[in-house]
Amino acid sequence: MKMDVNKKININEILKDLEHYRPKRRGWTWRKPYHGKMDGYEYKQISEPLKNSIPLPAAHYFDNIDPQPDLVITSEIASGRFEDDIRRMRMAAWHGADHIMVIRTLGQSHIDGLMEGTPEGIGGIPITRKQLRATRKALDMIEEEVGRPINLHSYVSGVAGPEIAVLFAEEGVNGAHQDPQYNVLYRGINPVRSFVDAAVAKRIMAWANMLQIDGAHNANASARVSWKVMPELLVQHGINSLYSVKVGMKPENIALSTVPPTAAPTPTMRINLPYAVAVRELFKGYKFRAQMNTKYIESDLFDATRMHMIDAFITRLTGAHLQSTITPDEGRNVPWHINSIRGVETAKHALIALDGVMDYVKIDKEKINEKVRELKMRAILMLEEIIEVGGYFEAVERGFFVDNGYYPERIGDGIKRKKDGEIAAGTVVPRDKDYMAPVCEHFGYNNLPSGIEKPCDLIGGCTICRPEKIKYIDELDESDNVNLRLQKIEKDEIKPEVEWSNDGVIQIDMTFPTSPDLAEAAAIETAKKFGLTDINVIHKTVLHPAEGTYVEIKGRIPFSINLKDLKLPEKIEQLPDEEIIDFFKRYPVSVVAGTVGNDEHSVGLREILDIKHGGIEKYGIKYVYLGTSVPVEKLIDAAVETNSVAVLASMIITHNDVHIHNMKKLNDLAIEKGVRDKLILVAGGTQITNDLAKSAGMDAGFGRGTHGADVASFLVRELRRRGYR
Ligand code: Z98
Repeated sequence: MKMDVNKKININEILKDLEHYRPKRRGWTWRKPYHGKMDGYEYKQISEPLKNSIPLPAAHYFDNIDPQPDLVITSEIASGRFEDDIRRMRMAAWHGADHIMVIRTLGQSHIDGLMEGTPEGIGGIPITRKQLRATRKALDMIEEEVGRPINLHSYVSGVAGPEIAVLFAEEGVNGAHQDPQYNVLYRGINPVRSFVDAAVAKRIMAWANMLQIDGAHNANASARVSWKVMPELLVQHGINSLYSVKVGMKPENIALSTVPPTAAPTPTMRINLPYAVAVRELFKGYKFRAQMNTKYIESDLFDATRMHMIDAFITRLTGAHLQSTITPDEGRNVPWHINSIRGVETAKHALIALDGVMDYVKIDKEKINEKVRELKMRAILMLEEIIEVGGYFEAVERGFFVDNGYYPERIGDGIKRKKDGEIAAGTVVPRDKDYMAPVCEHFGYNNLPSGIEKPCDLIGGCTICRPEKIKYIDELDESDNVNLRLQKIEKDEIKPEVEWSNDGVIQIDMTFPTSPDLAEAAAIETAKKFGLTDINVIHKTVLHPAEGTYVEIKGRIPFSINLKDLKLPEKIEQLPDEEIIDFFKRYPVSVVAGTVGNDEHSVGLREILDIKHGGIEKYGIKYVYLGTSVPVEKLIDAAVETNSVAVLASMIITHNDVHIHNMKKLNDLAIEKGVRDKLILVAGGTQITNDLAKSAGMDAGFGRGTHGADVASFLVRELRRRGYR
């Protein structure tokens, strides 16, 4: 099944025959380095370009190049409906994401088995076989479209960790978070069970060649002041990394999750940089997944973006293999399409802008070493104390982790979990001497009969070796499934959306000349008057306590738009700048321009003419500006006198249809004077359309949003039509 770039992804097609779909490959894929110039620019840290992509906004100045950084870029996707997640994955892939991290629905960690079907999730998606298979199938198509492998990723955590790991291996999931300390500290699962489960899960992940990301960064997000847990972060990375290696994972498949521990207004770089250097020095040979610090991301999109940029700067200064992005609106808990894409764009922009910067910049090792050494010492001291008190489980019981003291200082507010208590306590039993597991990927002791090479030979292969043995279970819930949700989407009626197809949610920005409280109330009232429902204030910026407040609200619109009712204006493609410049080099023509009749509005016309904002002057067209309120006669006479090829007549005033009247007059006069076929007559103004202008005798009309390039492109085409070749 191939995708058409101009068509939406067909979810029904993806769901068809899903029972028999098998992933194209297993395991993690890194980007391939690219050596070569783009638009004449030399890059040091980029990867192979994409077949289809959407470049950064300024790319049109640079032949639309879209260099892709050397790092894999993550997009976190969490809409709660997998069919909408798939659409967003396609958008993210076009912007340069090749690691799609699917956030699990709230509470799935506490379910002690696998879920089936495709129920709707809260804050993420229920991870099920059908959801994974459909997602992998869609990504297999999307990766063809963009021309780069895409890694699918989710979480091997909770009481069903090993079951999830098997499911991931079967369904071709390429990466996962796995860290028993996450279960212990943040999900309150029995510590012993968590580590036993982790060994089993990691062994299967190793077989499937998945990339593992650890969970140390969660201490950053949970601590009150996250830089204080820096020594502990090193300890947590150490415990999970070494445990994984002992279980059989290769260090190159183990990614440490590093997050810059602090943010402005603290002196960020002086704290975060030594930490970043220390992690990389201590864990040479492993991979590094850099992520933004979620802890300090508030609802201010711009501040989130600023933080992302500074965090990505650390990535370039110290190196990483994977750059994750958090949606800049994490603080609002609204996972919107646009903000997922903005996150990816921020990472791409920062990494490309900082390409090769280390050729010119060096970290002063001597100066930074003192701090780096101190951090390592604190971590080693903590490890020593853990051993001293009797080991990890004992240390957790005593609340060593996520304590808000800067180790060895301790406040005593760490997370405490009992070795023999918590969820699923007492569920680990020693294996019998004759214990035998007839599955091929198996951790620990297995009493295999002699002569059997692969344990699963005893049962004719396991589901990992023989995928046809997998039991595919379709929807179980009659009232909550993808088929019902898809039926509700109307084909021709559309609404604006932020996360789900046609969810009808819009965002409005407003600034009120008053205090924050009054502004908030006024914003809600304004939204009500617009007819919105489900109104929420999602952000406020105080411009001054009394003078002004900026408010962002979201709400749902009560109507939809019928696609059949939409009439699209004819789209005229701009010619490339070089082509226009080359044309007017060969034909150095001039035009006359002025605002017509009693019209004194000159700003729009000047923007079309002047080089400053990309007016026609930029393309080598000479212009004679006649000023404002120019009589129609003067426009024609001046064109003749200066031997100009065109008249650009600007008309903003429209009452009593004076603009239509003036256009007709311009045409009539040109005919009367016998110069109509020598002159191109162009009208412009906010109420002018091409159709209206043509019906009033003009050769073209340009309305709101016109740029010099539009007018220049038209002039080239019209002059070519008139024999300039
Ligand atoms: C991230 N944005 O890291 P639940 N295991 C580990 C985790 O870090 C997480 C989970 C499991 C962040 C997301 N991390 C936070 C080591 C979550 C998630 O229990 O299904 O929510 O597991 O990408």
